[in-house]
Amino acid sequence: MEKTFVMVKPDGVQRGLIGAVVSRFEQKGLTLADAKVMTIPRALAEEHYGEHREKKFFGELVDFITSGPVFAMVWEGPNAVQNARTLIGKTNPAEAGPGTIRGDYALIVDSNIVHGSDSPESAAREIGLFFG
Ligand code: DAT
Ligand code: MG
Repeated sequence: MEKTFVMVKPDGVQRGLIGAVVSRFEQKGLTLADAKVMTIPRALAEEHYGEHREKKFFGELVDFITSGPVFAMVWEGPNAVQNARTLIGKTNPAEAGPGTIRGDYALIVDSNIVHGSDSPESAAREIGLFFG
């Protein structure tokens, strides 16, 4: 059974959307395998988002993701990675369809509520970083 790493980002926690996000994954049929509230240390944030280190938004991204508590989760099920990405929607909420989390709850890319691993390899890496 495949696993994926998902987290409600500081904006989602601040806005009281943990329950709404968890509910969508449960309704889809995925199984919650692990979860915790945490504030991400800067070094962990930089490693988690390492693929974006050269991007101009990297500093703001790390500032944002460390700005308050997140709700980190591991979800399990068939094609968990792709199913989670479909539930979450496109990176830019303006392009995310209605019925997706970002499409329904977010407006701008800087604060798009939720993270989901983009491949099984990323999922294994991210689960190791956050729950290893
Ligand atoms: P995703 O979170 O959909 O996997 P990503 O890995 O490309 O998207 O980017 C990671 C996060 O970085 C994204 O959720 C929000 C932020 N981000 C991406 N592109 C951005 C941009 N052009 N300006 C500001 N923030 C951006
Ligand atoms: Mg990504």
